[in-house]
Amino acid sequence: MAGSTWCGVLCIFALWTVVIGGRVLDETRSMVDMKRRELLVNGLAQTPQMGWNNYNHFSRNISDQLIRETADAMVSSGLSALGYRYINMDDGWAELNRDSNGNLVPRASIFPSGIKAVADYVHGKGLQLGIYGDAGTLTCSKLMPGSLGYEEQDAKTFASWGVDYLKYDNCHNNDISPQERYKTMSKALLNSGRKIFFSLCEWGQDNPATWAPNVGNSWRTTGDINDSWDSMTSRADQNDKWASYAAPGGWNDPDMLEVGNDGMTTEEYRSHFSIWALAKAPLLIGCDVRSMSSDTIEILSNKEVISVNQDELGVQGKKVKSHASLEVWAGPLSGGRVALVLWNRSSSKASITAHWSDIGLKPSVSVQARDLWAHSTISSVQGKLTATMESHACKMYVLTPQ
Ligand SMILES: *[C@@H]1O[C@H](CO)[C@@H](O)[C@H](O)[C@H]1NC(C)=O
Ligand SMILES: *[C@@H]1O[C@H](CO)[C@@H](O)[C@H](O)[C@H]1NC(C)=O
Ligand SMILES: CC(=O)N[C@H]1CO[C@H](CO)[C@@H](O)[C@@H]1O
Repeated sequence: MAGSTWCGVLCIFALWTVVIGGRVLDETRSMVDMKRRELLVNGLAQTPQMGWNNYNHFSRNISDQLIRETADAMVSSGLSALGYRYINMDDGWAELNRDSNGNLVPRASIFPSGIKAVADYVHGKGLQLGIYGDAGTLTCSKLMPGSLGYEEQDAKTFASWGVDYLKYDNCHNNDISPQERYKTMSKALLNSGRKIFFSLCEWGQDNPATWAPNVGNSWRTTGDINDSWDSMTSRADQNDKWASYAAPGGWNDPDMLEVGNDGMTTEEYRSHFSIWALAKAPLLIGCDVRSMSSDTIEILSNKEVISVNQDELGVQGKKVKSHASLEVWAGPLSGGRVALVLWNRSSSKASITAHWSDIGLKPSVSVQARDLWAHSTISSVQGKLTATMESHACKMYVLTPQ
């Protein structure tokens, strides 16, 4: 027993070393790693996943045509070149009944050529295909079967179609513990013969951050988001308390992006995207990418913000100071840099100050401050940084010590 424990620890250390290519990452990273017992060994999610899912905009109205047109638009809009890679379908893609061999059957009315044909098309664009399942007897829509009791068979079916990603929901679960149900699918995916990203969607009910890092590549920490300021800010806050559990291989998931769905202002969407990026949340676009406004494209394709999300250090930024709805969020980045968001959640214009002592910098340190939305640089800032912003707006910076 002791022998296998040591082997486990060493194997994980060996894997970690291989994964980061022997690079020596800084002290913060190794301290965060100490909280992790083990990681899911599929090697995926070294940075948070990026892509698209139909649910926030289209609900269950999906089709072969929508997936193909979305893949086309992801390429033509330039989003795929920025790292948005997974094209994920949500609930409703299968017939209500399995076939006589117990296999899931794509719904003929919306996927007449089957799922493999769609996967081939998406792969042909240099993208990856995600599918949806449920760790219960039926999915949430009740339109299709869940995978409870069929985990091995369904994982092999997904692999045979060339599926790259599984979002796994939590409806109709017979009150069996999520740890048990999600672990069974995790093992089935590892045995499926294909590397499949595993996204747990158990809504944060059973504190998944504490057990999911060796089960999946991301785990929802909240119930579903909707396209409103209150919903978005509350997901951000609920997700924040699990920050120390996020690391390369497994991420906290406050749910998918609503940017571009018209329920929030441009400044609110900018804040949504900034906080998701800082919190190392999955960046899964939830709007119709075939018809985005210029503001939506500008937000989703901000390379500097995306690179905070995809930073190799993989430490989730947190809310470090909050007073009367004026907030400072920050977190370390590779190379001794710091990512900073000043966020005015109050109802009027305000100034917010980040003090170095609150964001992990020594007061004497002078930094170069890059404003990631204005795309401008302040050459030398020491001790604190103050900015004024409109209600619900934020400023986002990368601070590089000089
Ligand atoms: C579903 O999508 C199709 C094709 O995009 C569209 O024509 C139709 O209006 C949508 N139906 C609903 C109920 O939104
Ligand atoms: C959206 O979420 C907010 C906050 O959680 C909630 O108050 C509101 O009722 C929700 N709106 C809809 C349409 O579900
Ligand atoms: C709730 C809150 O603190 N609101 C503040 C937002 O900023 C304005 C302008 O500085 C303040 O007057 C409000 O009190």
